[in-house]
Amino acid sequence: MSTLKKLFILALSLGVTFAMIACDDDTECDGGNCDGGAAGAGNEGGEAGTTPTESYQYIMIVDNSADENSAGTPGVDICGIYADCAGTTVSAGNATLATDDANICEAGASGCSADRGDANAAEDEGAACAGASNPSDYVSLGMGGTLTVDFGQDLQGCTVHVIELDGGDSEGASVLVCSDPADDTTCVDLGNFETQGGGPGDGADNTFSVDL
Ligand SMILES: [Ca+2]
Ligand SMILES: [Ca+2]
Ligand SMILES: [Ca+2]
Repeated sequence: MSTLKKLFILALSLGVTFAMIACDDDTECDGGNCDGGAAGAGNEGGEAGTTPTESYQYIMIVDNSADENSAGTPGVDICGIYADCAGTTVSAGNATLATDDANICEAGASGCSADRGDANAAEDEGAACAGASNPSDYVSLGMGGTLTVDFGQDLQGCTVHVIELDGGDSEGASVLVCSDPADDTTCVDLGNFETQGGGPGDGADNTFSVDL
């Protein structure tokens, strides 16, 4: 064997020895305290849900009055409805009334001084609220009627104010917030309000927090 070849073999064996020493640090534990290699990157989580946050922008007021007013204003009488969202007043947009009650005063009907079934009367903050008002400051829902109000924006985190004319009848309603008023499975019950009758005759402010 030539000297050159011996040197080559020596260099090769030294190289293998160093390589083995270098590998030890990677494969053995120091005093049994294994750090382990750097954690492998986990699988990336699935993409964030792409379901859009639902917008709860509709308030529904569903009459459940105990007494039936016989003078043309059956059901609760809503003078106004608005929302307070972080100190900013949000006005009601479009309000619509659904009722089967034929005893709600219509303009021009006998014994009626005003149209008490006009949902537009609820599209304000209820500051004016007088029983004999003409045009009417309020809308009477009729027994079992439903007033649906579109606020045009998400109401989560807001406080909804429902101003009701507290007259001589025991009346009440439940209040719901919905993302789709045509689908009651999207509605959340916010609570109820009721009047005991013999009230002051002006608007009583009933508040509901939209904390879903
Ligand atoms: Ca009434
Ligand atoms: Ca009004
Ligand atoms: Ca009332």
